[in-house]
Amino acid sequence: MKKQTKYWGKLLPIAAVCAGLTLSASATLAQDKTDHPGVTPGEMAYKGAPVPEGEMKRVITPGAPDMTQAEFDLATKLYFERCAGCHGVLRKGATGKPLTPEITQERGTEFLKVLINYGSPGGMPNWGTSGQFTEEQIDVMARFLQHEPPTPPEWGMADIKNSWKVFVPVDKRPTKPQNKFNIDNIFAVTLRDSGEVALIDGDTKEIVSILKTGYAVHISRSSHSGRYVFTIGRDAKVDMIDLYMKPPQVVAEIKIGLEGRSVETSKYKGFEDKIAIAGAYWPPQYVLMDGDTLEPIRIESTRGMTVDTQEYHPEPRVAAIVASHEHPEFIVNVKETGKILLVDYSNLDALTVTSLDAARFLHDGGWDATHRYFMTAANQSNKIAVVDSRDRKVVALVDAEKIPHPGRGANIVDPQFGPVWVTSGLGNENINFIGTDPEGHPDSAWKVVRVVPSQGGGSLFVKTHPKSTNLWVDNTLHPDAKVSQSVAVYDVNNLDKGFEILPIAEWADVGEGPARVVQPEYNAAGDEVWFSVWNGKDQVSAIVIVDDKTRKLKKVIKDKRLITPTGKFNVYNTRKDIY
Ligand code: DHE
Repeated sequence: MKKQTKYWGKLLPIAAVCAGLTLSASATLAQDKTDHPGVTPGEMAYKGAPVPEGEMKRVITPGAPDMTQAEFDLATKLYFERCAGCHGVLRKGATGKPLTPEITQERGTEFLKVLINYGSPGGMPNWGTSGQFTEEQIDVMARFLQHEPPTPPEWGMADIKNSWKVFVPVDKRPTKPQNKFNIDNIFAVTLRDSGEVALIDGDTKEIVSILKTGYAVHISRSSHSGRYVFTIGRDAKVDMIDLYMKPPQVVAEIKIGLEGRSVETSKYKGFEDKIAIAGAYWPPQYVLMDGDTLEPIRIESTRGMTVDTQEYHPEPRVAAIVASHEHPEFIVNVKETGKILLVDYSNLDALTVTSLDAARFLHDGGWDATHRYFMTAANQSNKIAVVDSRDRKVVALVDAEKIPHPGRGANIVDPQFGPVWVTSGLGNENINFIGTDPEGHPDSAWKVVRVVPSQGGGSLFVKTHPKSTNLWVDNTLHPDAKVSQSVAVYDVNNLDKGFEILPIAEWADVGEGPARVVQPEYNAAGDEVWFSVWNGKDQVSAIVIVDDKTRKLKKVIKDKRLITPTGKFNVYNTRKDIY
């Protein structure tokens, strides 16, 4: 018989632990190049999860070694910080192996200690020999893993409604823009470690305002009209910012779970700005909301069967979400089951959800140039799934090289193969070009037609613009600072020529720190590219703006309020899905 006791997550110093790894932790990991074959430092640095707040259920498990409450609390904290990203909150396995008690008890404490200390060729980091865990911590972890995992609480409609606040009701909001700035050229910039979003005027390069958002804030998306910016933190808090107000203000807020990564709003004709959706990692669910107020309407769980072995998965996390232009639908990636859901929002009283089979560990993705095909990475399966949003089916699962990580990808017209969508990767140096024009270029469609080498692995994002002939590729998580602090740029009409390297971090002159260059993003006109120079929380970070035509430095934005800038979302390009 299992005895249940309560574990209070708030014992954990939530504010002190990072959502995922802190940059300094990831930098330390990234320096460790050789100790765990099979996994690149970039991959290691990218994984991790926040510690969910709130009450967790602890189970004292028969057969498991004794632990004091203090040891259990410490192990829980370490597990969420360092292990949950790969193995899952419930330890059912995701990119890492399952770690449930029937497996771990059979292995025993000594075996687990060695594994945690030295890592494995399969990709398990060497937490001990890299200096990340002490001997005592390894011992505590080895015993902890033989107990049932503590389960964070659920987060249902009562909790969601309690968290919902409308700061400015719809009838109190302006009907026209009250600002002089060009809304379409505003950039919403994630300030990851301060839990804020900076709104920067793309025309003047001035910071318009800095707004408090969720904890370890992650991404922003623009509403179809461009008026609202929706931002989600890793604590699954969604903030809705009204750009018409002077100054722009958070007009509504809600917490749709305990951990989340994605948010989107409806874009189909007749439903523009009407419905918002946000996805949670924990509990595994997505929430449909009113597009003007964030009032929660429906919660849908993603728990269910995996696409391949058809076994029940209790923790299928919601990854990327995009809004279809072909039907009143959201397209929702469910990571662990490997299913892509088409959520029809036209009748929320009788919700229709179509489940498409793809491949496991779906993560990020974006549209092809026509906005008909959603191209999305099933990253640990090394595949790109192609969803035809018009005919509502998966048309291909394209093999891509190790751990494709496109962000939203980049669309160019390849001189030889026609329209292609491009992704780089975390686990290898190759940039894959996939044909996306089944009618005009049937021989190239849904195949990797070109592979171009980049500076190396650890790449997170690629970017171009319809008005540009440049393709930009970052290498944010590459272990070599020279590479992670620069960006490679290709001429799309002359891809065989290779790339030019621009020393973005050097231009920013931020002084000490990892100063990783991350996520190229264009301005609305498509003639400037913006890069974040992502430094440690207490170090100087910057935004560097490059002239797209000349590839020369145009401007460095440095301001002590720009703490750990990462993602940047230009209103026009985001609302129009231009990349
Ligand atoms: Fe992200 C997009 C999940 C770590 C910056 N990230 C996404 C998406 C998902 C995701 C599911 C797609 C959202 C969508 O389109 O709806 N990210 C995760 C993680 O699970 C992971 C690996 C670990 C974690 O604990 O969160 C993770 N992400 C990071 C970072 O460390 C990055 C580099 C810096 C940061 O700000 O946190 C980071 N992720 C981004 C950015 C995007 C993103 C900038 C949007 C790219 C775009 O152009 O759309």
